[in-house]
Amino acid sequence: MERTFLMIKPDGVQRNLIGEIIRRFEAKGFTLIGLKLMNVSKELAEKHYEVHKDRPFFPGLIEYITSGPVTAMVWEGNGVIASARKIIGATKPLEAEPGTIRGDYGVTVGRNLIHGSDAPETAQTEIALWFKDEELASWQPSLTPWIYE
Ligand code: RTP
Ligand code: MG
Repeated sequence: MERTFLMIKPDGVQRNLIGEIIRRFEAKGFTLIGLKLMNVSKELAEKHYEVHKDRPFFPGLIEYITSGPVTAMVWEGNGVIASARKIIGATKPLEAEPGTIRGDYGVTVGRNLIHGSDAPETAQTEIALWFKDEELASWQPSLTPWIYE
């Protein structure tokens, strides 16, 4: 079963949107297997966004991600990586469709509420970066037969 790493960014936590955001992935039919509220060190933020290290927005991005607690999560399900990116919406909230998380709650790219892994390789790297194996709960929800044929 596919897994992805999702992180509610500090603005999502401060705006009391943790429940609303988790609700969307639960209601979709994906399975939560890892969850923690945590402060992010500069080192972890820089590793997570390493691919953007030479971009002009990098220092501001690191400041944003380390500015308060985040909600780190691992979700499981068929096609969860691409589907979560659709549920999250476009990077720039003003370009994100209504009905997506960024489209419904965001205005600016520097406060776009949530991160989602963009491919199977990055999902694997990010899950290993943010979670220890023993922090992930492997379980089969009883509703599975009502979600997958
Ligand atoms: P994320 O990695 O956070 O899920 O976002 P994404 O894939 O939709 O977008 P990405 O290109 O990976 O950018 C990472 C994050 O950097 C911030 N950003 N700021 N000021 C800017 O022009 C700018 N561009 C990107 C955003 O927080 C974006 O989510
Ligand atoms: Mg990205």
